[in-house]
Formats: sequence, C-alpha cells, structure tokens
Amino acid sequence: MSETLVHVASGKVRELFTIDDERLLLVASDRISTFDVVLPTEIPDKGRVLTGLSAFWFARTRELCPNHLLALRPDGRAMECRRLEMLPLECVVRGYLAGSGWKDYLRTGETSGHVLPEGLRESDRLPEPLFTPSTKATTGHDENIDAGQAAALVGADRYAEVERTALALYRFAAEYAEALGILIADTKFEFGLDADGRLVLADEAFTPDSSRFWPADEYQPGGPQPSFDKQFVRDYCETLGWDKTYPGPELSDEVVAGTRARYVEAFERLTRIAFADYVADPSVVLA
Ligand code: Q0Z
Repeated sequence: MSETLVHVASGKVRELFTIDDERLLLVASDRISTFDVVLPTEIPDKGRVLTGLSAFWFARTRELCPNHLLALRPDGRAMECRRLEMLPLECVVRGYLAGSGWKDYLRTGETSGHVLPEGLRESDRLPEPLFTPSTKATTGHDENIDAGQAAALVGADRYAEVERTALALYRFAAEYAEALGILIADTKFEFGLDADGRLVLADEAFTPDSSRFWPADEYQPGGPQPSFDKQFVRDYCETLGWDKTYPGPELSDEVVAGTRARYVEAFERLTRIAFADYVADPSVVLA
C-alpha cells in the first residue's frame, strides 16, 4: 500500500517524483519567486492554490485536449500525473503585448515571426492571440523561436496540432476568466505524447505561475500592468533597493498575508469554490 517516491526533478517552486513506470507526482511548494529569484519566505497555501487551479482547468478543458492529471492527493498540493514523452517546446500563447513579446515588438515590429500592426502600446490586446513557442532552456531564459524552428523540433504536423490546441485552450480560459474579472495576458503550456502518440497537456495549466494574470478592473494599456498575485511582493522588493540577484529578501508578515489573500482570491474567483472547501476535499475542483 505505501509507495516509494523517487525524486526526479526540481523546478523553481515545484518538485517532481516518480511513483511507478506510468505515474509521476508533481508537488507544488509554497515557495515564491520574483524577478527570477526564489525568496526565502514562503506564502502559506500557495502550492495548494496552484494545484487546485491547474486541476480545475484540466477538468474543464478535457474536451479540448486530454491532460496528464490522474488524481489529486488529499493534501491538495500534489497531483498524480500520467508519465509522458515531453515535447521539447515551451508552448506560449499571448493575448496581450507584455514581457518578451513586447520587447521583441519594440526591437523588430514582430514577435516570434508574427508581423504586428504599427503603433501598439505595452500591454495592448493583440488583434488575435498568437502562438509564440520557445525552447526549453536548461539554464537562463527560454529563447523565443519562430514557427519554422519549432516545426523542426517536433515535426510540421505535430507543430500544427500543438499550435491549434494551445490557441483553443487559451481562447477558452481567457474568455472564461475575463468574465470573472481576470485577464490572462499570456500563458505557457507543456505538452507530451502518450504511448499511442496522442498529444496530452502536461505540467500546470492557467496558474498565476504559468500565466500573467491581470486584474481587469485596473487594465490600462500603455505601460506595465500590476500582477494579480505578485504585485505586493514586487512593490515591497522595490522599496528595499534590492539588486534582484540571489539571495532575495525576507518578506514582511503584511506582504505575506496580502499575497496569500490574492492567491486565494484568484482561486475563488476563477473556480467559484470557497478555498476552505478545496482544502477540506480537493476533488471539489474536478466536478
Ligand atoms: C515535467 C517539471 C519539475 C515540475 C518532466 N506528465 C509528465 N510526464 C513526463 N515528464 C513530465 C511530466 Cl509533467 C515533466 N517536467 C517539468 C519539473 C517540477 C515540472 F521539477 N519535467
């Protein structure tokens, strides 16, 4: 009955373990990163919020694309996943012009080979959501690539399938979240293949760690937008004069409490489920 978990990988804020030949355990910690540095202070329940949100979206997008979720653990922070052959692509969809998409547009008028209209401002909504894949960097930042480079990595037919699926997933979630007051500016997916070669959505889905969440009521294009979840942390770090290199600063109790409340608010707004109900029984997000 008891199982032996073998640790296989660490992300910045998550851990991956092997359960058996077919299954992995993906555990979301309460660690938080900002400006690419993991901070020494944890945000209580952040891991549960992110796992619950991913599971919620996996349950609601099953008809658009099968996913790796097999079961939620009773602690609400760990997910049993189907083990897949992962594709060597970070599958980014952008609905708004932010981050590296904005930087590329300023330099070249394009982002990942998509020619954009002139005169766009930072954080503007794009005419259409764009698929902007990047390579998986083992160190440093993922590198944006164009469709030709991405197709060379996975094959032209698989590339077309991944693009079509990623755009469909983004359109579904962005429309759903916007109606609840959250703009999903962009998001990153990872896909894998099952034993039959079927495309399967893996990793996490539409969490604030894999996506830019913006509060819709504060949306004001023409500059950077406040982050739904991390703005207190960023503002606090800016007051400290920290140089944004390791090690990061400890967070104050007020910043921890405010940030935890924002994660819980994102969970409750998007799922329309009380976070306490999720903690009592994580399977409520799957209904
Ligand atoms: C995901 C990662 C980490 C979190 C491998 N279903 C799957 N099948 C095979 N491999 C993966 C998955 Cl999700 C897989 N990663 C990235 C690493 C924590 C995510 F340490 N690596």
